[in-house]
Amino acid sequence: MIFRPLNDRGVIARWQQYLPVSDATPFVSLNEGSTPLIHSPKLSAKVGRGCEFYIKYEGLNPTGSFKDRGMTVAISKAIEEGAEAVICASTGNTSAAAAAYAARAGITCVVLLPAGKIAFGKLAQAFMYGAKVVAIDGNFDDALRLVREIGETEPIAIVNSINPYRLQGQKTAAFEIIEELGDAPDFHVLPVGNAGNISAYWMGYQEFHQLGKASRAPRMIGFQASGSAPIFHNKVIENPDTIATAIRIGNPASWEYATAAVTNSNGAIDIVTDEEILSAQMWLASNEGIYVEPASAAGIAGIFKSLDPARAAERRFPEIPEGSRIVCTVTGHGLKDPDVAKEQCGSVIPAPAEKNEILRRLT
Ligand code: AN7
Repeated sequence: MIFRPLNDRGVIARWQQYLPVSDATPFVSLNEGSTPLIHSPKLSAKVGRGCEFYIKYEGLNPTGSFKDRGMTVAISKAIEEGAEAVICASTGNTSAAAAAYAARAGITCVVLLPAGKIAFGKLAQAFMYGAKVVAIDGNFDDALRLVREIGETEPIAIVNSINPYRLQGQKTAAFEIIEELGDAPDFHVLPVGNAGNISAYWMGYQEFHQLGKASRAPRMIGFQASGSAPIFHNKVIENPDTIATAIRIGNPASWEYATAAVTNSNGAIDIVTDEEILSAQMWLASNEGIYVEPASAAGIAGIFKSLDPARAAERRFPEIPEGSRIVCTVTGHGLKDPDVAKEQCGSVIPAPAEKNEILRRLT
């Protein structure tokens, strides 16, 4: 089956000339990418001194996370190379994306998940898209190790971000930001788990800088959850833990790329606590109408930490010069993880089905 897009939507169709695709590559696409870059007047005001703050809302991709950008390329190349099955380890979003794009391509998808540590929305996606879901008695790092082992002996394509096509696809988010802002921002803030996304953005920013499409590349600022912060602590974390299950990773696959991105961009890796993550998640939903999953709020939590004068001594975020433009990627949709929200929800107001009774309860 040959897939061709109806229009120029979708990461491969839009950015074809910058991607490792050819006329022989089928486009397995769900019209991913081209996500909104939303200006935040409230966060701009919080940063102050004429700075402008933008949110790249990746939760609006077809499976609800940024993983679709890389998966369209990885699955398209797998089909081009004749694969009939793909496999990945995942904290949830990669498996949702792999399952969806494999379904679209008509091939088998196997996902290895850490048992009991996947947000329910993501598990539901893997099942609904028809993947074979294996829950292992271990964490994400164990699952990724097993995927590598299986890939060595079995005729199955690995679509984790150790597959270079994934980062190629993900770098297109940086292109979109440059196109929309007319230049690269001064700072790019995002959550870090397996460290593929920070590496991919840095690739994309550098590529457009070298092509003269941007006058600079931003300083890359990544935030890890404090219980799962191997890059911050510069050591493998054997038993990573955080409520932000998407970034519950102790030995990131793209560790070296991420370190290079941070060093070469004069950026930083910092940490935020689960409490800070949940509070930023709630703030973003209730102040900007942008509902993201906990991991996705890590960057916003990081901004709040960096602006708190009481934390000045411990923060790694560099000084933000006057008039800076800051982009923060929020990586996944809030509906992915309804259970976390349940715990944060207030109680409902019970009322009889009668107008005056309702109004009385609202005063
Ligand atoms: C919402 O799905 O690793 O640093 O297996 O789902 O590129 O890993 C997910 C990661 C941030 C971290 N936000 O990005 C997986 C997986 C969300 C995520 C990250 C993930 P990377």
